[in-house]
Amino acid sequence: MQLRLINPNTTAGMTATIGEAATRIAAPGTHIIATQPAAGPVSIESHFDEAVAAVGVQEEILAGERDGADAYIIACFGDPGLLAARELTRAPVIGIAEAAFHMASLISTRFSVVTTLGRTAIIAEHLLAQYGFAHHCRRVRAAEIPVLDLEEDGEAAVARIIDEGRRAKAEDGIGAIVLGCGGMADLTAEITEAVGLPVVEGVTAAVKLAEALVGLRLGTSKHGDLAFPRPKAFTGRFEHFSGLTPAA
Ligand code: 2AL
Repeated sequence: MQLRLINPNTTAGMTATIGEAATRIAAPGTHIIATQPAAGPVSIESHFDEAVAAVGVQEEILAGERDGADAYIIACFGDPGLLAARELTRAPVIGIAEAAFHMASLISTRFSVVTTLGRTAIIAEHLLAQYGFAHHCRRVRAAEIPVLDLEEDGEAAVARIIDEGRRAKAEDGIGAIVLGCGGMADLTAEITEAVGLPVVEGVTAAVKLAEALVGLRLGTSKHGDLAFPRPKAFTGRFEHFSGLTPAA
């Protein structure tokens, strides 16, 4: 099984971190290909960053279709371009926020999210509402760390995530913590130990959900709104999207 793991931001170090965490948790028959868009923001921490990154995600899906991918993961906690990506393939496409929410809801009745910057909390809150998990989530908390601090100032960033996780445990009445950034993919064990609650991390959760769907021979439904987009002309720098047809 070929699993294309798309880091929607363009920081190669983070793509490597995410790819290694996914590879460690993957089943023996799962081959992880960690990729990132050729162009776009180096980190995603605003609505604008997300909108730009979502186009790069679609280009990575189209590359995966040419390459024979069996499943895809969108490894940014805003799940940028998720439904659009599903339109482009029959394979399963899983966002790490939705993967983490699903997994957390299976092991707890209430969880809190610990994400990066406070300004991105609204992105997770919108997804919780859209996916039907608002009732399961007590609070979206922010450690107030820029995404790239996870790469560049790892120790200080982890300390802040642990502090926020401990506050969540003490104040939120929860059973689990969800880590709210792809760049946290390698921190699960350390934060679980420090906080003393089950910690659900989206990249690893998504790997296991993708393996389950492929094992069940379930792919994205092509009946209804997730059908392939109607082929049409695209102009200018999006000309390469013109006349898109399903991969053979
Ligand atoms: C993210 C993420 O997962 N990757 C990125 O660049 N921005 N989202 C977040 N809330 O930190």
